[in-house]
This record gives sequence, structure tokens and C-alpha cells, in this order.
Amino acid sequence: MLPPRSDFPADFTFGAATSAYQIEGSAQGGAGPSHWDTFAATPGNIIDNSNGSRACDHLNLWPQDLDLICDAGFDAYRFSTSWARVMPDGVTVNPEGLDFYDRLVDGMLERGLKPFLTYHHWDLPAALADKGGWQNRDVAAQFADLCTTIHDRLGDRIASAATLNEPWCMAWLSHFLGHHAPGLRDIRAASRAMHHVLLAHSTAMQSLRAAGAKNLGIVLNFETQHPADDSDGARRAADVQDAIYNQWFIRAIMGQGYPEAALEGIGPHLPDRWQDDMATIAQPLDWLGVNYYTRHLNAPAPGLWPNARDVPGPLPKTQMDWEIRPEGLSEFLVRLKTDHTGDLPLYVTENGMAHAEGDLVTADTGRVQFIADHLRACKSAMDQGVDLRGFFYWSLLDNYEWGWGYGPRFGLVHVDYDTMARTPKDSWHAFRRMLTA
Ligand code: GCO
Repeated sequence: MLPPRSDFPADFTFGAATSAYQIEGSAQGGAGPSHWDTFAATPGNIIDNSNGSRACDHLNLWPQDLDLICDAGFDAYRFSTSWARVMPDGVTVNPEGLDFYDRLVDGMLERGLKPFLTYHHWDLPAALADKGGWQNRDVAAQFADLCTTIHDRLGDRIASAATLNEPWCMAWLSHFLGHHAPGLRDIRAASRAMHHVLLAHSTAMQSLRAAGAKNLGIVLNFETQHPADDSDGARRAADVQDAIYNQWFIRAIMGQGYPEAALEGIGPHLPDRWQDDMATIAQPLDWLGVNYYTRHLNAPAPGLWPNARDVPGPLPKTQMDWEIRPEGLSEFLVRLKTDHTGDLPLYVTENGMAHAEGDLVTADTGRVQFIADHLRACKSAMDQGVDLRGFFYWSLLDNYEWGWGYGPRFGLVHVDYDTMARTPKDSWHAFRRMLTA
């Protein structure tokens, strides 16, 4: 059972989250190719060699998807706009793309849902990727143009907006670890991307503020980094991963500078005179979005920096093989307040699990338990003084899980990828009981 809604303040926001490439269908509606389309077209990059060309066909089925959010009793919907749909070549506007989001936002308001917009959730136009994408400093100004273009059209109806989703994934997972588009394993490319994503975020913040936008933030992901044992090597490995993963972005944004343990390896490859950008990067936020899923165990890996490797942990795991550790969520919320964000309002913008139980597509009591435990972790952080304003479940629908394709099922609602039929699972009903009681 989920905790009662009355455990949370009356104005606490409950929502469901999705992202454009994972649900819309990238081949329709005049969108241009994004680097996810080209990455997915390369054999071996996606487990099932699938792509987001059709995804959940949300571009056509969005009214029923909004109904599902509304009928469950949610207050808000966190969605993203696709850069490649709004600007197929990265710069020129596709009116059909903007029209789609315009209708979508009106659809939310008609159903009493607050629109929580994320300007970018990874579908960078291939034309910009050709020019180096996040490695190219020009991307900052181009991203700011995208944001103000979208703001001009939707800004009068948006409750809250985030510039970027998970810059760690955009820069490190994709340019150093090679798991996400553009699939590079190159420390110079990764280091440049680590800096330029922040420059893009802050340049967009400045342009959006100048255009009168309100309630602006960014969404960062946090994963607990523990040492696999009590050796010095394991502790060092965990510290370096923590610096890259959990400190790089928030420290820079809060004006605390890049963490030393990450600069050791990344510093030599940063763009010239990167220090000159640090004041710009520290733009004030109105709120911070926290995505939390799991923890990692780190063992030393002698050889090359960062000298760390992941080892499997002993805790129960999701369909992604991610360890389930709800207390990590309260730990991060408290740590953020104490070390970085102070009184800044926080939102859990993503938390959820990939999960499948037997043959009955609606059976997911394991997910209900997962959500209940993480909601209690939120409550515990609030009891410790954290100004947490909302919780968004990832995800409304089963959808395209990037390099994992369509296998992992994160949804409150099951999607049959042949018929596109949506079927609410136990967890959707559990939210409905909680939120409409
Ligand atoms: C992320 C993204 C989502 C994922 C989800 C599950 O956190 O990686 O925001 O797009 O689908 O997190 O991996």
C-alpha cells in the first residue's frame, strides 16, 4: 500500500514523468533525425536493435495518455520537448512540432494537470551532432535559442521548466562510457561535454529569464557511490565516482567549483579558459530536480583514471539489475540541502523501477512496494528539514529505455507495442487510491 496522501503537505505535487524520444514516435510529424536515431541505427548499440521511430505513438495517442495521468489523480505531468521535432536541423523551426506541444499543454490544462516542462531530454538533432554536438561550444547559444523559441509559444501556460535532464548522462554516459548517443569513449570529448552542458544550461537560463520565464530549474541524477570493501583503493574509487557523478554539476551550478577528485582526470581535457565560464554557470535556480534510482559498489581498477569499476551488490534488484536502496533517496535529499542547495526547493523529478511480474501484464505489486518505500524516504527527508515540493514517478508508460530497447518496463501503465493498447497496472491503481481518496 502507498502511504496516505495526508502524510504529505496539501500543496505537495504528485506527478508522472516521460520524455519525448521515449514515447512520441520520432519518425512522425516532421521531426528531423536526432543522434539517438543514428546511434540506434548502428548494430550493437541497442540490445534489441530497436529505436524510437514509433515508440508508444504518443504523438497520436496523447489524449488517452493525459486521461490516464488525470484519472490516477496526479497533479502534474513532467514531459519534454524534442529538439529534433521543434527544430529538425537544429536551428529552423518546424511549425508542426510547436503546434503539437501547444495542443499537448492545452490538453494538460483542460484536465487540470500542471505542465512541468523539460526543454531537453537527449534528442539532439543529428545536424548539430555532425558539428560536434555537446563537444562544440556553439551548442550553448543554439540551446538557448531552442528554449526561448519554445518559451515564446508555451511559456504563458507552463507551471515549471527545467533546462536539461541528467547532464551526467548527456556528457559522461554518452561520451566516456559510450552507452548513450553519440556512443563515444573519449576523455577529451567527454570533458568538453561535461563543461558545455553546463554552459548550455546557464546560457539558456539567462535567455529565459530575459524573456520573463519563471520557476526555472535543472534535473540532475544522483546515484550512491559506495566502496565495495574497506580497502583504500575501493574508497578512492567510490570518491572519484561520487565526484564525477554526484558533485560535478551541482557544485558548479551552486558556485562551488568543480570537485578536485574529478578535475584530476577531466581537468587536462577541458576547453581553454574554462575557468572564465564558472561565474556564468552559477546562475541562480528556482528549484532543483533530483532523479534517484540506485547505488553503485566501486572496486579499484588499476591502470587508467578514474581507476574504478562497478561490482554487483547484494541488495534486491530491478529488471535493470539496479540495486533497490530507498534510504539513498533520503540521504541525497539531506546531503543536497546540507552541502549544496540550502533552502532551495527540491523535487524528486524521477524515481521508479523496471519490473515485470509473471504473465499478467497488470501485476506489479513489487513496484507498489518500491514506490511506497521511496515515498517514505521522501517523508523522512522532509522530517529532517528538506523543502521537498513534489514527487514524479518514472514513468507513466512502459517505453523506449534507450540502450536497453523495449525490454525493461518502467510504466504504471503497460503498453502493448503491437497494438499500442494501454493497460493500467496495480501500481497505477495504487496511486489512484492514494491520490483520489
Ligand atoms: C534517466 C532518464 C530516463 C530513463 C530512466 C530509467 O534517468 O536515465 O531520465 O529517460 O528512462 O531514468 O533509466
